[in-house]
Amino acid sequence: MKKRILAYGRLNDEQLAQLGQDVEVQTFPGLASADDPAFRAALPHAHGLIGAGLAITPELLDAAPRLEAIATISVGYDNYPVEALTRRGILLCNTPDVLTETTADTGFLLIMAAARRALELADLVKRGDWNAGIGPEHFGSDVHGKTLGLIGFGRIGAAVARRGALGFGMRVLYSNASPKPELERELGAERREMDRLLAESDFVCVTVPLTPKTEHLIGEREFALMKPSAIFVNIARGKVVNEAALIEALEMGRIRAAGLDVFEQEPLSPESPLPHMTNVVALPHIGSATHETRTAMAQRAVDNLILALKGERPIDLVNDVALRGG
Ligand code: 8YV
Repeated sequence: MKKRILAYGRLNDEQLAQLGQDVEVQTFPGLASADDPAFRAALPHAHGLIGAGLAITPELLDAAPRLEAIATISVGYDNYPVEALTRRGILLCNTPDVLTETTADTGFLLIMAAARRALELADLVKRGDWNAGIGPEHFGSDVHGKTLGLIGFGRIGAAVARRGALGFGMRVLYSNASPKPELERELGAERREMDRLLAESDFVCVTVPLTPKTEHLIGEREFALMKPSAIFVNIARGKVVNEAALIEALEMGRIRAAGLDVFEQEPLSPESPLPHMTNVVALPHIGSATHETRTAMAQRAVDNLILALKGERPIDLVNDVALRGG
């Protein structure tokens, strides 16, 4: 008998057909909550899950005693209880690499849009107020030749740095648990303690994963260390930043502007002042959201899940679970 998987992520017809060759697929398009009754009813029979954006809890795992593997269509896996999965021998696979460049593009989009006040000025044009945009009160800041500080220097951080160093002649600083000598050679990047990086950078871009160690890594103290002209960009996870402190830093002019793709609560509450602030560019968590990249991420997740359920080593294994052999 074929194993059964529950697919709640966006998969195209070919991907569903590919899965269908090996497993029985039950789809849950647009699933918003793990409490959905049909999803709950299917969990006890599921050997695999594939999707994104759903918080998986140990309690949900209790309802899925046959579960062998989860393929998340994301690189981040802060939505998953990794220890509980490992204890139960459930493989967790993510989708690194395929989204690196697209997410770095989003980082640069935010750097550019915030620095050059693109949304604010486009709004003037929309309102028919073309002439209002030509005075110094609407001038932006240069990006080229400035100092770009990366907090986190993994694949995505390095890809943002590459754009800055090679495309915009920026000096690159990074703070990261381990040194990256190759990137230092390639980009002239310099490693700094985070506090020094914050004080020296014109653009501070956060790319660390969310873990208990990085939760609220950037708060009031860190914003106070930044230059008043600094532009802050977050393409990682909202919870890495104390959002109340960010709002205060922007309101008080302790930093100049922010470009944000992620927020402490998503979707962002309609009460949040952030999208209404003229010095904020707020995007709805679209770091990897291009046709090409989302298709590639879904494909990587499909390939991972098929391998995992066959007892073979998936391409991307997050947790250290003994394979069942196949
Ligand atoms: C995901 C992301 O697509 O991969 C990640 O970690 O943040 C995005 O690219 C998103 O989380 C899916 O909901």
